Amino acid sequence: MKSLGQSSPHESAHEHVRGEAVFLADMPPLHNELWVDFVGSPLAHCRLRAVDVDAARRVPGVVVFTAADVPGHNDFGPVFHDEELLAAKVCQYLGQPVVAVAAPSRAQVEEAKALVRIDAEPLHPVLTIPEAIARKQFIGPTRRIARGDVAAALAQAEEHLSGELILGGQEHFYLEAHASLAVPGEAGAMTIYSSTQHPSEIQAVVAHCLGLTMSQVICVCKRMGGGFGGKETQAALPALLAALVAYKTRRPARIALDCDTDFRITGKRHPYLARYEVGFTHDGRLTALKTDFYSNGGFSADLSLAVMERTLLHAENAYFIPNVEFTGTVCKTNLPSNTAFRGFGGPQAVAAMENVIEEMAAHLDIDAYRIRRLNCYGIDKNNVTPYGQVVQNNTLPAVLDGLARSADYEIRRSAALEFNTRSRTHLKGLALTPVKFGISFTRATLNQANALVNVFVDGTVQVSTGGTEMGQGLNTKIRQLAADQFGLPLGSVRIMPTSTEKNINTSPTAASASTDLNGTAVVQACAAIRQRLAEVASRLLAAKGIDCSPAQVDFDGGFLCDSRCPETRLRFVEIVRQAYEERVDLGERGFYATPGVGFDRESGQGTPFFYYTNGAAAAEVLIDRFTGDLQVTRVDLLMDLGKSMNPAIDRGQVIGGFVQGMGWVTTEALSYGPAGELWSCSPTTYKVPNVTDVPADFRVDFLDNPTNTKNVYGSKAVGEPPLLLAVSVWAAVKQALTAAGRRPPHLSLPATNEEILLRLAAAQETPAGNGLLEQAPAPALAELTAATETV
Ligand code: MTE
Ligand code: LUZ
Ligand code: MOS
Repeated sequence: MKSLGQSSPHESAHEHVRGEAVFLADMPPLHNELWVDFVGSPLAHCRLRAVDVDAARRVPGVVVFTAADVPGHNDFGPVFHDEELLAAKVCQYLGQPVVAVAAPSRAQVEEAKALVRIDAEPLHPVLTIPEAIARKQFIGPTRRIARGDVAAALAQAEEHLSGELILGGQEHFYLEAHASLAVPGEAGAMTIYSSTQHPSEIQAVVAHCLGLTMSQVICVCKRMGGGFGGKETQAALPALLAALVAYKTRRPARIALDCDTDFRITGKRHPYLARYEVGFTHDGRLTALKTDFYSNGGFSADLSLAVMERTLLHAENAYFIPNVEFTGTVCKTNLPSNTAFRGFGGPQAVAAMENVIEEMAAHLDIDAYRIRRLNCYGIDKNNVTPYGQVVQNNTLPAVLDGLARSADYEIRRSAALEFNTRSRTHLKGLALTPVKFGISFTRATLNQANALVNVFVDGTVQVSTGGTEMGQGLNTKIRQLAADQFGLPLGSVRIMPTSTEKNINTSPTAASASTDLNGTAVVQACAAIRQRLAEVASRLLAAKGIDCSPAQVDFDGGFLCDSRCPETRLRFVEIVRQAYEERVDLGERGFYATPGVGFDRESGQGTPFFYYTNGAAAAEVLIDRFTGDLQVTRVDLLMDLGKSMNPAIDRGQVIGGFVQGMGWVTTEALSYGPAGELWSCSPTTYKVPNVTDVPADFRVDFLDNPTNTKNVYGSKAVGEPPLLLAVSVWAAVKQALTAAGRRPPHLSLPATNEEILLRLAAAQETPAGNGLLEQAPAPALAELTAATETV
């Protein structure tokens, strides 16, 4: 009765569909609870002259706090302390909290908020990457990873291209906005319930800002209604606002942002600018690549430098390039600080690389996939990355060949080419792109986890880890692991809410590695308890005449037995009771640290990743030449996830991640007004994929890879990698548009309908079909329609 490898439903599936799963805002109100909100900066960049809260304070029942009221430190931040709980002198983005307001009812809070007066002196807001570059406004140093002699290799290259790619950001669009409940306890203690991917960090920042010790603060997270990286660091500010009010009033205090506010004041995926120069042979072999990445970091560092580091570590995607130089610079702007988002800088890197391949293919007039396959990392040679890590157990060639075959790539490519010469109304594109995603936090320290496993005398088990559940299925897999360790049915194992009281100094649930890290720690803990139970069982079996060493004791189906004579078996609960009688410890703490990972950011060399999760996607798109309308008609995915612990959960992650990536590359355009106001702040103005955008023909398959032994159960991390596969959709659009003009279009990402229409118009209007629209104002829609009708 093994549960590992089975498609058991999500551990909270029934609660989710019955509406019984408790999210933070569902927790019943506590006695004397206060509702917390804030008044934010009126400008994207300004100096505070006066903050008048007197009138607001006079509203009955209302409490109001400013920076001066913060008892410990007003400054905080995940890496550098460059953020403030409440802005004291200067505001750095529109809506940045300046005044915290709380009262028993929301109506009172609204009344008080309206009475707060903020007098501010406008300062110049910098919003875009080009402006930040012009003003040399950067966060941290420019980082670099290089190998070989790029300048010489570029100079000697048979073929040479250069260009740039503009990549947009992405809103996380989790269904549960940021929320937190702070409950004061005895002697300064504070319990924070938070919708966070990183309870230990909430604990640390709350302690820091309130002037408490970490031992006085507990952070608890039962689950999130989605995180996607948006709650890796940015749950801190709401938690701090609630904690400040709770500390000052000694009453429970709760905050839950409405979705529009969440959109407006929290960070997103980083917009990027990538400038490249590439050298290659006449037949498409890459010899040199130089890419300079610039990201829009927003007002503070947050995780931007780590995100950029992952960009540099994925800038060659799946290709061996002998001479490379990648640089990364984070721009400081007056926007909310951009942050982790599924893929963490990897998607931008892969899109930039695949854009280069599409440009090369158009230039050489050969199939882009041929270039991809030709340059793919090899098994025994051409298998060292620019940062010096050897690509071991490389399944990329198998994945590419397997998908090209199963997706009928050759036949369908010819058909698409032929279609484009024939159709006067539509364009087709087909792109097959690989992904090689490095698994591990690039900061080695974070690759550790601890777990707590407790076995009760009735034979049931509680498991606690520092990992948080955001829908990805972590708890489902942890439960399967623990159940298998003890040979128990899933129903005997419960996963407890994540709490810093039970698991300490934890890493964020991020980098797709939380099953790897927490799961292995759980297995370690279970193994220790198993050993003790096996000793008890071996003695009990001896009494029944079976001579069996503890090592021979098997845990299966709720029983323990000698693996050589399974007929004589003892119930798990009996052994547990006996162990208790004999005063044997039935609880254990497990610990795991990923072996052998380390990366030196100064030299840009090392082994940052424990292994890679590989995959490939073949996406076919159909574009309406008259409207720019885009349909993703068929997608084939093939991923190497090693041995899957739960194929259904993994499938969900692959499909969900891919579709989320499709949104990033096609429809999700962030749009801002001149004052830095986010115009696309709700689903009416920001278009995420809906069910009709999911490819009608969507084929998802997994590489058969039972030989993987590197990670727990032989599995591989799945959370983020599939998002990057969606770059295939953007590449297919670029290919389709290339067919419309004589040269590839300067297509930005996302390829929205408007963007596609502009590029179609550009292809029509100039012989080069390229570059014109960068200078010219956008033509009126009527002109565009007229232009496209004759394409
Ligand atoms: N899946 C769901 N349903 N909801 C989420 O918020 N976050 C993604 C991914 N899958 C997310 C998700 C991100 S950004 C990461 S890093 C991983 O899940 C984190 O979980 P894991 O380490 O358990 O894979
Ligand atoms: N978070 C982080 C991440 O702090 N470091 C990482 O390397 C990382 N990678 C992916 C997602 N989140
Ligand atoms: Mo995911 S971006 O690592 O939270």
